[in-house]
Amino acid sequence: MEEHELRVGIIGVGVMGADHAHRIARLVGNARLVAVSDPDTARAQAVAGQYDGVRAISGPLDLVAADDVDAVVIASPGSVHEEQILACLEAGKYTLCEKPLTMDSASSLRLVRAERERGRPLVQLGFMRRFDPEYARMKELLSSGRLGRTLLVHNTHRNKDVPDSFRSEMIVRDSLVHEVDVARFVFDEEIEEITVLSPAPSGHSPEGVVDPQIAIFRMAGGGIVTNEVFVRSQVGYEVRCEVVCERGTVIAGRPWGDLYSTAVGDAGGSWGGTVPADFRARFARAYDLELQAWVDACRRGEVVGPTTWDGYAASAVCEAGLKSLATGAPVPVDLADAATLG
Ligand code: ISE
Repeated sequence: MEEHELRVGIIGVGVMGADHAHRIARLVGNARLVAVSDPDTARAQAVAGQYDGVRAISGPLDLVAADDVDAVVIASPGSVHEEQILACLEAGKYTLCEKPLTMDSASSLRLVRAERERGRPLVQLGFMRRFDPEYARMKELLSSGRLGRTLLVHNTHRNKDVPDSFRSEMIVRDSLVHEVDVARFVFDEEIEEITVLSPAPSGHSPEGVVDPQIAIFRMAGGGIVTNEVFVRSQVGYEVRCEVVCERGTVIAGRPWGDLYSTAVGDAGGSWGGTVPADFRARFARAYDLELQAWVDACRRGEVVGPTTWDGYAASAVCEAGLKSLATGAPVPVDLADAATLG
C-alpha cells in the first residue's frame, strides 16, 4: 500500500454502489477499496469477491468503525443515511454520500448541525452533475459574465424506464432532486418556491403514478427554472440543461444533428448516435471526476463539491415539491437561516 493511499469502504452495493466499487478499485488514483457492506450479504460477498483484498462486512456501522477504513462512500437508500452519516461524523471519517441526503428536511438539517458542531466539514454530497465536464464548462461560462445575468433555466430529465415501485414521490425525491441542485448551482441562489404540475400520464405509468411531471422553481433573485422529469420515456437517458441569459444561451447535454428525434425501436433510441441507456453511461466521466476529486480532497484533509447544506436545501425543496404535487399549487420552500447554524 502506498503511504497516503486512501482506504475506502462502501455502504450499499446496489447499482450505484457497485459502480462506485469498480471505480474506486480500478479507475481512481491513490485510493484502495478495502470493504463493502450491504443488507444483501450475498451481493456484498459477490462484489467483494471481484477485487483482491476486499472484504464484505455485514453491519454498515462496523464498516464505518473499521480501523483500516479511512473514508466511506454511502450508496444505501436515503432512509438510512442519517444514522450512517452520524456514525461517520462520530468516527471523524470523510464521507461521500449519494443523494438524497435524507428523506426529509428536518433530518437533513440535523446532519448539517451535527457536522458543524464537530467543527470541520467531512461530507460531500453525490450531486455528480457539478463534475460533468459540460455542466462544469457551462458554469464557468456563466461565471465569466460574458452572457450577462442568468434569467431562465430549462431542464430535461428522462429515464428509459424504472420499476413500478418508483412512484410519483420518488420522481420528486430521487430524480427531480438532481435538477434542484442544478438550479441552485447555476444561479448560486436558493429556490424560494416550487410548483409541481401533473400532466396526463404516459400509458407506461402504473395506475396512480404521475409521469411525466413538470416542476417550476422560482429562484430567490426572481429567475425561473422549468423542469420536465419523465422516468418512463422508453427511449433512453436524456438529460439536458439550457440556460437563458441576457446576452446568450448555453446548453449542456445537447445531441448533434439536424433533426433530433428519439423513438423506441429494435436498436433503442437514436439520433445519429446512441441515446445512453442510463445515468451510469451518460455521467460516467462525471462520476470518475467526482470520486477522484473526493479522494484527492480527503488526502489533503479537505471537502470539495456539494455540501450537507446543499443536500439539506435539496431536501427542503423536494419536501415542498411533494406538497405541491398533491395540489398543483405553488408551495414556498421553508429553509433554515444558514447564519444561525453556527
Ligand atoms: C436515480 O436515482 C439517479 O440518481 C439518476 O441520476 C436519475 O436520473 C434517476 O431518475 C434516479 O432514479
